[in-house]
Amino acid sequence: TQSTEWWKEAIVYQIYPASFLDSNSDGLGDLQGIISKLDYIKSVGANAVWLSPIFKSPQKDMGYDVADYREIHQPYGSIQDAEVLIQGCHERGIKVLFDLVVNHTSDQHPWFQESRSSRTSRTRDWYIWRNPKTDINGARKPPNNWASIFGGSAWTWDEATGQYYLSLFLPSQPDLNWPNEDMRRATYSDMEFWLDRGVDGFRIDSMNLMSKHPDLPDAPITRPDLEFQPGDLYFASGPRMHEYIKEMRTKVFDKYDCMTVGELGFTKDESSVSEYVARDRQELNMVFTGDIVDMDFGPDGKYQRNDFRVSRLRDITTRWQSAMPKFDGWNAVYLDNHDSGRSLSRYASDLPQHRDTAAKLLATYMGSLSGTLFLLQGQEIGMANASRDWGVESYIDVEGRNYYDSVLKQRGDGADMQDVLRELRLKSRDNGRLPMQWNGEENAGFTRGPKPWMRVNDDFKEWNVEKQEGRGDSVLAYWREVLMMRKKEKDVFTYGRYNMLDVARTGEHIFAYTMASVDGAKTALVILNFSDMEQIFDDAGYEGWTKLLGANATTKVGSSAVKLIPYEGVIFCNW
Ligand code: ISL
Repeated sequence: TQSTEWWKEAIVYQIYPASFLDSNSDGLGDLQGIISKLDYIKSVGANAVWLSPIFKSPQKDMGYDVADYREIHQPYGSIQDAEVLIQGCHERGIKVLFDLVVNHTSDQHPWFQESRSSRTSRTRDWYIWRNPKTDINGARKPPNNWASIFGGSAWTWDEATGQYYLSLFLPSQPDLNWPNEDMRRATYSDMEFWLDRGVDGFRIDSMNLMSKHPDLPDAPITRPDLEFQPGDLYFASGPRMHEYIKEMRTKVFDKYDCMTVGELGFTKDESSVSEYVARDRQELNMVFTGDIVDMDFGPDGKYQRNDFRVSRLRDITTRWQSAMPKFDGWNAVYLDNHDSGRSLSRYASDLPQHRDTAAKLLATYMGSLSGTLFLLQGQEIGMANASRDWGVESYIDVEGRNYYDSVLKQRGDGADMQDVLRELRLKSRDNGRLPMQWNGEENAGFTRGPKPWMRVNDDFKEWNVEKQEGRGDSVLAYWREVLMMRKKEKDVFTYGRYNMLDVARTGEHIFAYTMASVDGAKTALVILNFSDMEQIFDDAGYEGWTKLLGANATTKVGSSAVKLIPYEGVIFCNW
C-alpha cells in the first residue's frame, strides 16, 4: 500500500536509453552504459530515474511501440541487465520508474499478430477493429475522420481480414481496446511482472487516451484545410477513463509501494485534471500537464510558429502551483522530455553569451517549485538543441519527418522550407534525444564505436560533463547546489506555498514569486529574469533578506532595488 509518500520528494532523472551511454560500441546506448553511470546520477542529486522504454520493439517509434513488455530490446541488454540496474539503483537509494506504454502496442506484439489473424481470433477484440465506410463514389474510406497524431488517417486498413484498426500514432502502433477485460487483465499482469522485479513505479504513456468515446464519432471539422481532423474531443479522457485508472490502482498499484505519473495530453482544464490527481479520487499520484510542452506551439499545431512569452510560463506555473493544494493533488514539475526541443533553447537562450546563465535560470525555476521534479538527461549540464546549421537530413524522428514531408508534398518539390526547418530546430523531438555529452573526445564520449545512432551535437567540446566536473561555477555544479537546497529546505520548496508577485510590480520580463513553508515561518523570494536585458527588481518589503542561491552578479542598487543581468535567477530568503 502507499503508506509512505517518498514520491513527493523524488527528484527524477529521465534517461533516454538510446542516447545515454553506449558500453559495447554499437552506436546505441544500453543498460550497461546506464549501470556504469549510476554514481554520476546520484551525484547530481537525483533519487529516482525514469527510463524511456527498454522493451522488445521494432523501434518504429523508439520503443514506444512495444512488442513484448516482458523482454528487453536486445541491443539494450537482457532481463538480467535490467535486474542489475534495478538493484544498482536501490543500493544507492535511487527509485526506478519504467515507462508503461499500454494505450497501444507494436503491430509486432503477439497479441496483435493473433488479433489480425482472423475476425474470430481470441484477441480480435483486444484492438479496435471497424468495418470500412464508402464515399460517394463507392470507394473505401476509414470508419471516421480522425487524424493520426503523427499524420494521415488514424485508421489503418488490414487487407487480410477486410477491416480497419485504430492507430492514433503510427500505423504500426495499433490502439488497445480497453473495454476488453481480458486485455486489461493481461496488461495488469505485465505491470506486475516488473513491480515484482523491484520497479518502483511507472510513467504512464498517453495515459488519458485509453478510454475513447464508445461510438468513435466523426470529429467536428476544425481544420477544413486538412483531410483528417483532430479527434481528441472523442479519443482523450473518454467516459471510462477513471474507471480504468481506479481498476489499475486497486488491482495492481495498491499492492506495491509504487508511484504513478500519467502523461496527460489534451486535457488541460483544472477540474478535469483534478479528477486524475485529487487525493480523495484515489487515482494517480501526479500527471504531466500538457500545457508546459505546448507553450510555443501554434494554434494549429506543434510546428507552427508561436514565439515563447514568459507570461505563458507565469500563467501555467501559477495555475498548477495554486490549484494542486486546493484539491490535495500534487505537481509534477518539468520543462523537458524526449518529445520536444530543449527548454533552454525554446524558453530561455542557448546563445553563447547567455547560455550558462540561462541554464541556471531554469534550474532555479524548477528547483524552487512545489512538487516532484523531473529533469531530462543533459539538462544538468545545459545541453541545447541541435546546431542551427543542421539541415533537414540530420533530423530523423518520425513525427518531425512526417510533418516536414507532408508540407513539402503540399508545397511541391523545391519549395522554400525555411519556416518549417526553423520550427524543427526549435521543437523537433530529435533535440531532446541527442546523445549525452560526457566529454570532449570523439562523439562526446557517448560511444567508442564508429557511428552513433544519432548525430552528436556540434557543441560537445565546450559543453560536456567532464568539463563541468570540478568547476565550481558550472551549470552542473549549480544544479547540484539547487537540488541540495531543495532537499535541505523541503518545507519551503517541495512542500511550500506558492504566491506569484504581481506583474504590475515586477514588470513583464521578470517572473517572481514567493515560496513559504507550510507553518509560515520561512519564506523564499524567487526572482527570474526571462529577458536578454538587464532588469531592475524593486525589493521594497524584502529589505534585509539574504541571498540563498544565485550564481550570478545580482547587485543591490541604492536601498530598494536589485539589478539582474540577462537571464539571471536568484533566490532570497528571510531566514
Ligand atoms: O500529441 C500530443 C499533443 O500535442 C502529444 O503530447 C502526445 O500526447 C504525445 O506525443 C504522446 O507521447 C508519448 O506517446 C507517443 C510517443 O511517441 C512519445 O514519445 C511518448 O512520449 C506514442 O507512444
